[in-house]
Amino acid sequence: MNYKNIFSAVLLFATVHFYAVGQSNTPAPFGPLPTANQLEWQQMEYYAFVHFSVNTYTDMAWGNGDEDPKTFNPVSLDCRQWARIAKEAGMKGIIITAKHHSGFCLWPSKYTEYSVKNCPWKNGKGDIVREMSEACKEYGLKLGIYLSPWDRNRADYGKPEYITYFRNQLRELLTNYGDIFEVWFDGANGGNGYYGGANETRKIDRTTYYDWENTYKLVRQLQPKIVIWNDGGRRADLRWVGTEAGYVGETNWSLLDSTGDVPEDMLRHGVENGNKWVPGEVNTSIRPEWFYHKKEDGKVKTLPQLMEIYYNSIGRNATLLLNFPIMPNGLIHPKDEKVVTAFAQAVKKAFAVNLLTGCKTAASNFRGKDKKFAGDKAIDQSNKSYWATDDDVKTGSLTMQFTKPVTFNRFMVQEYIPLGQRVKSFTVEGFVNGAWEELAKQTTIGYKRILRFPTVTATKLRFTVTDAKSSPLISSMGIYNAPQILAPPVVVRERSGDITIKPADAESQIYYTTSGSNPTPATAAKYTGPVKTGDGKVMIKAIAWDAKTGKSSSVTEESFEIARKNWKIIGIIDTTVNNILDGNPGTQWYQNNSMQLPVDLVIDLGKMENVSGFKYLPDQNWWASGIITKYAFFISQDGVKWTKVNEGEFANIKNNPLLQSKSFAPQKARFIKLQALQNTQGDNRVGYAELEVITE
Ligand code: FUL
Repeated sequence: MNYKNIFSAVLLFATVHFYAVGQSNTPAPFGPLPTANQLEWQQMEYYAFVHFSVNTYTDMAWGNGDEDPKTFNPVSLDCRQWARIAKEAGMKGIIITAKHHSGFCLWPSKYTEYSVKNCPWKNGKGDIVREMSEACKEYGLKLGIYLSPWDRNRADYGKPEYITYFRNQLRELLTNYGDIFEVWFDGANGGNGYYGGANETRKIDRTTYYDWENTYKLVRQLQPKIVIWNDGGRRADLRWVGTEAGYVGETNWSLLDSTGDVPEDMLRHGVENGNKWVPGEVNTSIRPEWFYHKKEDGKVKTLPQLMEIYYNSIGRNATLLLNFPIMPNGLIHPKDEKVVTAFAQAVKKAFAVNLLTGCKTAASNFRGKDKKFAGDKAIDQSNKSYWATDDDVKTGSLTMQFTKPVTFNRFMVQEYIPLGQRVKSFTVEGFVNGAWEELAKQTTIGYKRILRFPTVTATKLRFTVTDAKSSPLISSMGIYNAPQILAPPVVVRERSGDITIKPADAESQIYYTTSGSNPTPATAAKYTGPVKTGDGKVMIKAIAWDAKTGKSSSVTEESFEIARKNWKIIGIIDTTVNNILDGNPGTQWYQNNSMQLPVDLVIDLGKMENVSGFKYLPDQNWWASGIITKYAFFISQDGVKWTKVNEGEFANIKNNPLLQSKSFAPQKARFIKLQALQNTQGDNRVGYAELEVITE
């Protein structure tokens, strides 16, 4: 070979090689990218919040700032219990309310006396943030800090001096307790408070007052690996999803614009063409409120509710920050522990076996025909490798062939987000009885997307990206056969007398009896729609049943009083008054504000009944007012002449606003009157969620 030929050969080799390498080289990033800290954080997926402060002792959602530190005495405080529970629940970290809006500090800050320094617990020598950080270390959890910018205790809140105070505290917290993975700057800012005795309302501009830019600099300098959460003050690393109810939008871009307001729909869905990576974090409490309130002991979220939250947060490209309210004794309530542990087990069971593992894949296209980017990279259990299409290919399918029919009801997919979030829409199909059947169709993916659908048996699975901003990069995929959640079904009787029964799992079948016998699939009626029961009393027993495993839930047993179909509430024009009779504990009605106690509620039962008692359910909301504590109950045959048949108190209704039931000797009556004599707040508000009579 002469020089010329050698030169040509080298050139050809170089060209071919360049082409191959050029095409198969790592795809270029697209759009805004996550920082290393955001990536690390996103992979945590699930972590805890703990809410604890002086207002735990005053039963308030927010402390006013004047609560006496002497009330703060968590005699059994055990941060190791919190860490153990979080660990057992599968969580990766804990964010502690080092300082909530009350201003009370759970650590002995040098800069204030309003802290654990002045409480009876450990004679003022304790430090809860220290105990928390040690417990986190012991249990292999990361520690996060909630430091409320709003401080209702400080006299200087609203003045520039307060910012120095706030930063001094940040410095303490971000210096003395090891690595901090996340700092939480809550959005509640300014308003009324104690403010060192001023007891007034103060307004601040939350975008300018805190000089976030310099505060962020300090945070990052002290904790280079941290992520910052800030709701509305100034764009930080993470965004609130606009609700505390435990979900984010189905479409969820991890992007926002770096400046400007973020209206509700942007919080919920992100901004498709946003110029900054600001992923969503779903924060919700295991109880209705963030702090512990005894009256919520019966309102701990149920397993089915937590599962729903899981699919609507982690399953929708967000992380889940689940809160435990700490009790006055310094512990997490056993009910909260029980359900969060069951939740962890249920998630583990649902995703125990990825049925795509090892199956044959065929991609419609893969980058530069390089095996490094072939379809099997989506199912190889590594989130570092990914299936990628050529640069100019924004749609494409990946087909998975099974060696034998596979039964499943969940689909999981992950994008390789270090190079950006790209997919705009996709479908999932199963090859069922010789034809493709669409199982699900969705929009964004992001870090992780999980879809649920009715159980199906298929021989192939096809995942198709139908639209993307740039060539899709899919790092992980899975299908699973999640067992049904066999919680006892919820039984409700509507005003008409019809009974509706809802299972916790959409795929469960329901069997019920009205005879008193225990339902089994062999002996009981199968529920297909509302059960017509007429006007009389009904006792119903129901179970949820899984046809595949033959397992059933425990029995729900409900005894309903006479139907309220023909009842009339006398003298009230407002039609929402019928909320009292609709069988739905979530709806309520309040008497007019101008009424003074005693306040009557008079009902015409439509016909003569043998009345022997009544049941009252107060408003079930956290913010409920108008809860009756003292009452008198009257009956009448004609609505004119009344006889008082019962009088008394609903004991402990404040702490535990459950259904109250009162009985008396049976009497014939067509009209009843519940007279409210006193409420829990000592004012004149009177409200009701439900009212029923007991008859013989
Ligand atoms: C809210 C606060 O006002 C609540 O008290 C709680 O801390 C929650 C996580 O954020 O905005």
